[in-house]
Amino acid sequence: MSFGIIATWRMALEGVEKAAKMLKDGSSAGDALENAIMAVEDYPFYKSVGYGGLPNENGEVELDAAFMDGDTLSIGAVGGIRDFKNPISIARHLSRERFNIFLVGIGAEEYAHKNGFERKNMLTERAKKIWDKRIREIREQNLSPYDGHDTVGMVCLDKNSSMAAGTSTSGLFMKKRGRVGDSPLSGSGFYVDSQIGGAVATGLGEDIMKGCLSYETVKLIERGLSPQEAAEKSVYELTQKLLQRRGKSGEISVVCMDNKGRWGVGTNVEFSFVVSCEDDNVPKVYLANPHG
Ligand code: SD4
Repeated sequence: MSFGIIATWRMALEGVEKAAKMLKDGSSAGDALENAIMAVEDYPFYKSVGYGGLPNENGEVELDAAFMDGDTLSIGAVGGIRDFKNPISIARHLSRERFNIFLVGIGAEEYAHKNGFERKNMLTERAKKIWDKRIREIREQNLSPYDGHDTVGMVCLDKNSSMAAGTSTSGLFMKKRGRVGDSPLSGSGFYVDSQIGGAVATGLGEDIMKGCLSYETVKLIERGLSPQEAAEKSVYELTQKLLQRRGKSGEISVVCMDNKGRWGVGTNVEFSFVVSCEDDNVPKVYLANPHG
């Protein structure tokens, strides 16, 4: 009877600490994961998730999130949702629906409102200042508008061997209004099957979705690779394919966990991630890079 959680980026640490306690006390993977991601969404100083996330080119904070239950394979997702406090909870709520499980824009906002979710202006003063500065730089120095983006993604295993996966992000800084990344797309930004394991991705969504990275990683685990081998192989192969066919690859990372609590990470760039395992139940931050 094993339990644990793995998450992308250092920003997940406080959330993972919460989740680790919950899992130890017997909470479900879904509850632990939702609480952990909410903690990241609520913290105003993370510039790429929830409150404080960086806006699109119109100065609006549009958020993507998804939730997946690894027992029933239920999925819920929102894309480009504005002015709601916890997109992960709205995504989880949608995962209990039979139809209309992935809503975007105004439709997602109407659904959230009807179902009693809390409205909140997600644009902080700080995010607005960063946006103002960037707009000036883009005009004056002809810089690429697309910069700064990190998704919080987590895979969680509970004491009953149930698993859940989830993601939440404001996506690409300065994205076009209506742009949706990989994070709410099943198989690209996340995938979990309690009988195998789960994976979540971070990096340039436009490239991650070209290879359905999370699903590929879970499939490799199913074929018998260890989570570490699966994560390394899926990232390496997608990166190579992009390089060969397109001459370039964006930054791509994936973290995964199998249904025994063994975990792995693959990346083509230096990136941080957080793991808490049953062994000591103390979340630790690790740095990964393309060479192991
Ligand atoms: C996106 N994959 O919207 C997200 C952003 C991200 O590290 O994770 N960046 O494309």
